[in-house]
Amino acid sequence: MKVIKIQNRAVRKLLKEMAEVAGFLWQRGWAERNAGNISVNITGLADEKNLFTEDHPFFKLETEYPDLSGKVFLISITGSHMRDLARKPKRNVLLIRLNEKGNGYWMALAGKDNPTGTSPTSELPTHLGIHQMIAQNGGNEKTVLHTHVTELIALTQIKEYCNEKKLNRLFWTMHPETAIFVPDGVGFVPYSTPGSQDIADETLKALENHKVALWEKHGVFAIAPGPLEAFDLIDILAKSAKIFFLVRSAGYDPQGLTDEQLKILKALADKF
Ligand code: 2HA
Ligand code: ZN
Repeated sequence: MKVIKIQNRAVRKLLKEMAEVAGFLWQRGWAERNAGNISVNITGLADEKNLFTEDHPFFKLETEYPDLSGKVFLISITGSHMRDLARKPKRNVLLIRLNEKGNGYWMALAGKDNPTGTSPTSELPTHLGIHQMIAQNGGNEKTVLHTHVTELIALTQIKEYCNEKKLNRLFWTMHPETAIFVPDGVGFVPYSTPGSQDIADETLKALENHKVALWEKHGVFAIAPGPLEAFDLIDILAKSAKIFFLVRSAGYDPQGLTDEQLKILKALADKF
């Protein structure tokens, strides 16, 4: 397949940041085998018109994304491993550009062929659905990041915590930083088959009022302006869950912050 040499400085910087985050995910143990995927909207940074020509392979999409017409993305390759993306980002991401109608895309490699395959992540419907929602709302989030955070998945194995209100109370009361930096909390997505349109639709609902969607028994999706910011959101939530499990494992019930303490933190969050 055709390779597009990434020359734009801003895009190269983003690719480096994607690699840095991929390394963090692997080190945290949140990226077993080919777990996780990432996409970054680089429209406006890249030379859209000239990047793709008609002789790049074209693929039809099952869903239409009219708001993504002509938009260009860096997106991880299906089957690629985060530990490899960390070392060789160009080999583990693809460039795609949506057509006029937003119902198909041209695809190009960013580097050498990846032996695991040459199509975008299996979670493409969720990634595109989210980017479309951001475009409709005029949001500044360019990055969509999915990873299998052990502590957060573990929480959704407890029936009592498969509940948005309970989950967010836990996150906010286990660690003051979470109330400040993730003030909207997470949206909960009940279990659905990975890669399906169903899970994409449910994720969009969850992200209407949140920057993070927690997929029951699977992982998280976070949206943020850049890859590092998306990682930070997830990392803070993981910290809260970890504190909860540590205290429980020691045989105690965590005290949590009081309602009064939370109220003060929420007021602080509004100032950020
Ligand atoms: O990229 O994580 O949900 C592999 C996955 C699918
Ligand atoms: Zn996954």
